[in-house]
Amino acid sequence: MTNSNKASSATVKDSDTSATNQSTKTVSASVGQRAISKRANDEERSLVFQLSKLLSERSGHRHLVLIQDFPDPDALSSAWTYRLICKNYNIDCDIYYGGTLSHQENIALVRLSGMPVRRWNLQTNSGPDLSQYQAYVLLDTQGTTSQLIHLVEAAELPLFLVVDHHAPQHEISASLVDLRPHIRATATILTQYLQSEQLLTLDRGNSTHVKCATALMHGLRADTNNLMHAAEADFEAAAYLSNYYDPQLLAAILRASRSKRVMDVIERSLRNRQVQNNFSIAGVGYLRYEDRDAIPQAADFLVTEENVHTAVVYGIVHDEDEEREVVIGSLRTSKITLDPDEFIKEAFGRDTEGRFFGGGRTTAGGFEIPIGFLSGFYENSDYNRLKWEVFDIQVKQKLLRLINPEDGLISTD
Ligand SMILES: [Mn+2]
Repeated sequence: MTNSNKASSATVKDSDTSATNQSTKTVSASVGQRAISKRANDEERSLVFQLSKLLSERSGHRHLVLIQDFPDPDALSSAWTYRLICKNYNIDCDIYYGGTLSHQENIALVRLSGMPVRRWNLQTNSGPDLSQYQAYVLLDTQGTTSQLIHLVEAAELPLFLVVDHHAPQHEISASLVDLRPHIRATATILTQYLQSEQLLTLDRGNSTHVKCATALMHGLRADTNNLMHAAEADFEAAAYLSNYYDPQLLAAILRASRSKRVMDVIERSLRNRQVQNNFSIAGVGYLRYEDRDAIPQAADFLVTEENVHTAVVYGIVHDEDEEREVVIGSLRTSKITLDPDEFIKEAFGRDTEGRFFGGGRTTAGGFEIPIGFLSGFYENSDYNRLKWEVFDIQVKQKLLRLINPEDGLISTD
C-alpha cells in the first residue's frame, strides 16, 4: 500500500495592504487557517491510528532504522523516538548510518544522551546481519542520502515506514508514508506522534524520555534555524517538549567545542576568502572525510562578516579507505531573495546523468562534485597542488559568473 499524506501546506498570506478591507481580510484569513489546521489534525490523527494498528500487528519483530549518512540532530532524535515508540509495541529497533558523525554537536548529542545509534562502515562491513530484520524504516530521508539503501534493497527487506519533511524525491512503496514537506523538521512530526499519546506517553520521571525529548528539541531547533524558520506546528511541538526536556543537557550539547581541525579549516577559509558583491567565497584545499562538516561550519562563520550576505566554502574531501575524492561545498545566506537551491543548480548544473550537483533549502545549500579520474592523493605534492588549483579556479569561475552583476543572471542589490 502506498499512502502519501498530502496535508495542505497553504499558509495564508495577507499581502493586501489596502486599509479599507484589512479587518475583514484578517477575519477570513484566521477562519481559513483554522480550517486548514483542523484538516491537518484529522489527517494526523488517522496517520497515528494507522501507525498504531500496523505496529500492533508487528509485535515481536525487529526493525532496521536508516538515517542519512551524515546524520543531523533532526534525524538522530527522530530515530530514537521511533525506537522508543516501537519498544511499547514489543518491536526491537537498531539505528544505523553509513557515513560519520562529524559535527561536534552531533557527537555531543549522542555521547551525552547515550543515544543508541551505530555506524555501518561499508569498508570494514561492520553492519548487522540483515536476516534478523522483518523490515526497514527511513526517517528524515527518503533513501537518497543513505548509501546503505542498496544493501537493504539487495536483501529484499520490505520498507515499512517513511517519515520525512523533504520534498518528495521519488515514488515510495511502503506500508505507511508520512511525507510532510510543509513541516520544517522530522522531529516535529515525531513529536506530534507523542502528543497524540496513542503511541507512547512521555513520562517526566523517565530519564530516557527526558533525554529523548531534549534530543527532539535540539533536532527541531537545528532544522528551523533556532525556531526562526519554524511554522506553527514546530512551535506547538516545541511547546509540548518544553514540559519534558532538560535545558541543562541541551545547553551542554550546544556548548560542545570545535575540534582543532575544524578551527584550522575555519582559519583557512578566513585567509582564503574573496569578498565580491557581498558574497564571500573561500576554497580550503584538502580535508579528511571525517572533517567534512568543517565546511558548513566555516560557511556559517564567514556569513557573519559585515557586508556579507552569502558565503560559499568548498574543499576537496578525500576518503582514504575508498580512495575517493570529491569537491564538497556549502552555501549560507542571509539574503531573503536568494534561493540557495536555484543558485547552486544554476552555478554548477548537472552531471552526465542529468542529476544536479547540489541544491538547498531556505538559507542553506550544498554541492558535491566527484573528481573521478583525477582522484587519488599522491606523494607528489606538486600534483596535489595543481589539482587543487584547477578545481579552485573552476568552482570560483562558476560562482563568480552568477555573482557579477554585469552578467545580469542574479541581482545583488
Ligand atoms: Mn530534517
